Amino acid sequence: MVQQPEHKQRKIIHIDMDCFYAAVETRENPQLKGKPIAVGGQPDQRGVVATCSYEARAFGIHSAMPMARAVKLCPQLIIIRSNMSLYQEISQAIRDIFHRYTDIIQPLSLDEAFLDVSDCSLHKGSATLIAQAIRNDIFQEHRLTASAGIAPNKFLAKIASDWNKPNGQFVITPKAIDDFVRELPVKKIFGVGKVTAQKMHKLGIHTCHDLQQFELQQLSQHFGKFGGRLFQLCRGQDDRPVQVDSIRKSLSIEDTYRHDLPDLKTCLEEVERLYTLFEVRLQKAMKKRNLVIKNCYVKVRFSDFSTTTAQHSATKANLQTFKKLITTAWKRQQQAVRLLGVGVQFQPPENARQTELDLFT
Ligand code: DCP
Ligand code: MG
Repeated sequence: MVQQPEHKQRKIIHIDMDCFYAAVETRENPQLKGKPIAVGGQPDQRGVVATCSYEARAFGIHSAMPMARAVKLCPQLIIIRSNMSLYQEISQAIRDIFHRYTDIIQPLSLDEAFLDVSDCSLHKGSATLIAQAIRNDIFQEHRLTASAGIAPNKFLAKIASDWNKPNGQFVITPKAIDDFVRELPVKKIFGVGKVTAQKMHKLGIHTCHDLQQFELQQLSQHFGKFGGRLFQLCRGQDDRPVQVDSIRKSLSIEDTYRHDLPDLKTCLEEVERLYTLFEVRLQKAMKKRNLVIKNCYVKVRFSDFSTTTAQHSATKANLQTFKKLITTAWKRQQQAVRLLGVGVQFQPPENARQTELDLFT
């Protein structure tokens, strides 16, 4: 019998959307393409930049900069108020894409997550191909680009996703770790801020290779508790598991069409196909966890890129409900359709428990 290795090599992917808020705004209003835009608060109200396009970054503008300063750096800067509910909605839909590949997902923010795909058998289990497929799905379904890092642990995967940003990915295989960390500047280590970096520079430490020259005890002397972590990280070691956010808020499926759907009739036919796929995923998800449906919703994106959604409170999903919702949503614009989506939102866990109790009392 073949013995399983005790410590199986993990495959971790870190996904990070490119210029997330700014990319969403540009998608919603294609006239912004190629222009310096910043999403955030107004300069006269002490607003700050949440994020900005690469065109704006060329002027030295970055996240958390006061908007007033950003406008000084780039007087033609286009300022857009943030639309959090839209970013949240997209973030959730992207999370639904991740779930096609693994349920071991740890979101870090609206636009960033770790995925453990060690047990994913899709794409022959190749984490590189899985990352590519996820980025493809995101682009096909949302017209947004993401970057990915693929590595045996979270520390390296996160650094790797920045390596070929935007719209790229980078793999660090187990064999490549030693070479990769050797040149890595210490400020790339999570937890090494300005102060720690300066302290390290004074000790002649600039790269992870420099750090590796120190004994564990020496690192603890200089950096206290953090010394132990540093000892591991500078060698590219990180055992932290991907911590699953066990609360699933929704499940959806959507499709962007190569040729726009010309009328309501074709949309309704298409919804039948989408629903068949959706039903399978929904049953699978509901079998795995104690989920209770809160509402059913649809999303329709028209040929002019305007998007509308419609929802209906329900504890069960069925084709009839989705057809009705699609009809309602389509009638608002009555145009050709480039994207259709169907989904359900789930009750928060406490309510789910309550509903279950109600059913049995
Ligand atoms: N964000 C914010 N305030 C900050 C940093 C970020 O509100 N100080 C928001 C806006 C970003 C989103 O979080 O769009 C994601 O942050 P990222 O650091 O990943 O930045 P971007 O996705 O905008 O750009 P990048 O392409 O560098 O990932
Ligand atoms: Mg990002």
